[in-house]
Amino acid sequence: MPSAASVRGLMAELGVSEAALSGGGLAVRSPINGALIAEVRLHAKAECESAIEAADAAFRLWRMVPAPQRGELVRLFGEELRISKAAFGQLIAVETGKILQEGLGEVQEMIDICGFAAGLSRQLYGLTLPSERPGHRMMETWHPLGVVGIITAFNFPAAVWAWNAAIALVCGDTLVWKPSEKAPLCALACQALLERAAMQLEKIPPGISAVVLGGPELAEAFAADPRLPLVSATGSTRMGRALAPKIAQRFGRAILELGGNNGAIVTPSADLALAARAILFAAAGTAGQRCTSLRRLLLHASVYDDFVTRLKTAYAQIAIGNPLADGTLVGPLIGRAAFESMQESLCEARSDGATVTGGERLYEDLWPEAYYVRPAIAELPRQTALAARETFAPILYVMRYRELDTAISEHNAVAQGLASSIFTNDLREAELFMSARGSDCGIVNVNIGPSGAEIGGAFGGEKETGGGREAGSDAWKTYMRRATNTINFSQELPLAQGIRFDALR
Ligand code: UN1
Repeated sequence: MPSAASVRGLMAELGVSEAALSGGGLAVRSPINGALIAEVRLHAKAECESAIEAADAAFRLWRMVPAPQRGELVRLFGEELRISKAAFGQLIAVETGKILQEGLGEVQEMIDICGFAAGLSRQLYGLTLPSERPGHRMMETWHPLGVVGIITAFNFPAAVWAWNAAIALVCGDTLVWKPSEKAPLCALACQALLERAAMQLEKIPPGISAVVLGGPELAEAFAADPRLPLVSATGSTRMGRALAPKIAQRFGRAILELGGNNGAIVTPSADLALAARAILFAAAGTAGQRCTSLRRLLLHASVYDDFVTRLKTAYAQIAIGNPLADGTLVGPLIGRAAFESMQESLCEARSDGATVTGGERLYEDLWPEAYYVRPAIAELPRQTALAARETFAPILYVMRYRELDTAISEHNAVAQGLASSIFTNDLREAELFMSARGSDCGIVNVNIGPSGAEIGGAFGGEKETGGGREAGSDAWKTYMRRATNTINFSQELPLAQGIRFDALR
């Protein structure tokens, strides 16, 4: 069971001193047993200000370091993560309550993005384009952008930062990071490991990366600060709605990764055994606290009864409990507020006519300050307003459909657009779901659940999810500025569009 002493041990292994863990104004509790595991120092707005200033000064130097050398720093950071994977995976589990397997998976996701970014550091390519003018050439050059402000949520307390940090650093940007107040320890550990990597190289400017701990006032400071040309924010749609106009007001760029309300469709041709396994992980895994968690399941009427029975049997077998123990599949919710909002949604589901299985609190006697729940299945007669809202908890709304077209419309009839899946062995159905009139999400999967994306693809979603893309593919382009260069290597001066302007001929 987590305690302040065990956390001190883990943090020491990750390079964070004991002094950083006590006497501060922010109490950190483990959702596993509610134990007070650290008291870290909050940063005042003025300190945030100096961190941004230092990151801005570091940027002036960092942007001149050749990209492959910047990639070397990120490669070494990945090595540090490999060395510390066990301790860091454990820290993630202790601080967020996710199971150890998933904590280790999160560290692996960080190692993977470091590998991707190190390779990318030699591939920040621009196009060469044909000019319409004789003796001219056009090309695109990608330049570092500046300081990137990163805001992250509790549920992926390290990997989401790493997606941004690894890419931003090879792109020549520097970083300031405001992690969730619920997961400051993971942020301190990331910073310490990055510093360990930096120490192995010469001339890494101090201040290329900083962590500032605090509440929404720091996020707002990021949004308003013109020294941050890009703010990458992960969190609720409400948070995004508050920050986005402030960033837009000063013409800053934003990568927004906000709410999801992810759906899956199971068609009559689906492999039901495979679908049940996938859906179990997607809906109940991480205690339903991924932005990619499955929340809405549309089942064809012909497979409804069979599938719901399979799902209930599978749910009954989920081991819920201490996420550090072998065999546990579902740990606690992050805290009381999450538990209360889950109960409110289940109440509303019942008044919408749902049959609810599960959802009750567990181990209250053992750990009164921890919130374990049995993942819930709510069979809804139709998709109500409740199902169109994201509740960050393990509730799966199950609904019946008859026509695939209607199912796709229902699937898209929510404000969020992050991740989606179809389970089918019918090529036409799969292609339709991935087509222009199919799923309107940023992630569209066939025969796998909506969660658990690899870093190689661009990650993000449409509509109220915010439209941002992070991690792989060409997401790096948002972290750089593009210059279009036209070079005249002739002795003439032809104008584009054939314009004549010959006064000095
Ligand atoms: C999140 O929940 O904010 O695709 C990120 C996934 C993970 C990332 C989730 N790779 O589920």
